[in-house]
Amino acid sequence: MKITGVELRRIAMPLVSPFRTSFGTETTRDVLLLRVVTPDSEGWAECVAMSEPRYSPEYVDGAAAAIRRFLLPALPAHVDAYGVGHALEPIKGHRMAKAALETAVLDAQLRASGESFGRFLGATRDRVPCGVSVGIMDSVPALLDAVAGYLDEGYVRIKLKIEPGWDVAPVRAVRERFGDDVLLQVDANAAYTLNDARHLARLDDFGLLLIEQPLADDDLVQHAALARMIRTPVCLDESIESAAHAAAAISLGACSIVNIKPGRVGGYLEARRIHDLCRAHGVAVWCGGMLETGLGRAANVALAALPGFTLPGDTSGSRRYFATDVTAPFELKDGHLDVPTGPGLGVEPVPEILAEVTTSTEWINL
Ligand code: OSB
Ligand code: MG
Repeated sequence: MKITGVELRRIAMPLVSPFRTSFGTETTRDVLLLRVVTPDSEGWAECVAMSEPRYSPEYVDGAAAAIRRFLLPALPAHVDAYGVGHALEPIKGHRMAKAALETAVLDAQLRASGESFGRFLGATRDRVPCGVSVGIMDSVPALLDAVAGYLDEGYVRIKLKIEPGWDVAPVRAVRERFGDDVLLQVDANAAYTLNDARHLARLDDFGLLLIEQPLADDDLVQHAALARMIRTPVCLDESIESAAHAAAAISLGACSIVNIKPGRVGGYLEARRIHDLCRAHGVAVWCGGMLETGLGRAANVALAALPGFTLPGDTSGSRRYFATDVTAPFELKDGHLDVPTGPGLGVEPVPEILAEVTTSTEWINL
């Protein structure tokens, strides 16, 4: 495929309510979109980097700079999605930026050949069960109201964001109010240390599916130690940036479950490698989220339909975050989202909506 040019487009997507985690509060999602143009097709992707480097070292201005200055110049004249990863290998890091470029090229390629993301990746289901990630709230009653609303909408799994001072009490309150049958898990976004092991063991009584990323990103050995001290299964998010990290984590016993976010690991091809690796080792995986618009969501839902994704993902409906999505909204049906079946991502931005949320565009000829 010859790529004639790439558009970098920044959009500002107001959130329906602030989303608070142990690393910060988000009120507007500042998103970089890529549009790759070829002579007979075009492809879209969403870069999941956030506006500040608090979840990972990447941030959206940095991703745009990396794409402009290093990634696009490294592409050969003719390239397909596999070739993108290969061409970008000499550039270290910047996985979210790389993922966006590879995904846009893959979308262009699949739209040209008429194949969907799901089919290309190896999806074995036509719909996926959906969980929802619930931010840290100002009070337990406010949290219970939010959870009640999501359960009413049909979400099949609840994930509570936790941090020191907001952990055992909210989990206990949710269990007391909604019962033991609700699939429940927590995500600390690296907010604890191994010194907190005894405190975290207090969560053992609540039958959680997992605790996600309790310790620092680079603490695989300490996660392994923690996993031996608590009964709640340890799941890693931030720590897993590649299939090699996943292999190391599994052999160390640092986790028994992996959250796969394609952006964090450099793209859907690496995400699929991690899925394959985990599946071969009997390690469950689920698809994480990064407050994606419909463009990123479409690809995530396709990935989540692979056979090793045995736990519900953070693949919520569009309205969990956005009053108006840039694509036709993803809507829950019976707690599930349908896997798009059209060519490529199977969804397109709605031009008028896209224009309304756009804050800047830049065209780069290749
Ligand atoms: O840790 O999974 C995370 C959002 C932004 C950054 C990191 C995380 C999250 C979420 C929400 O938990 C996932 C989603 O609903 O898109
Ligand atoms: Mg997480």
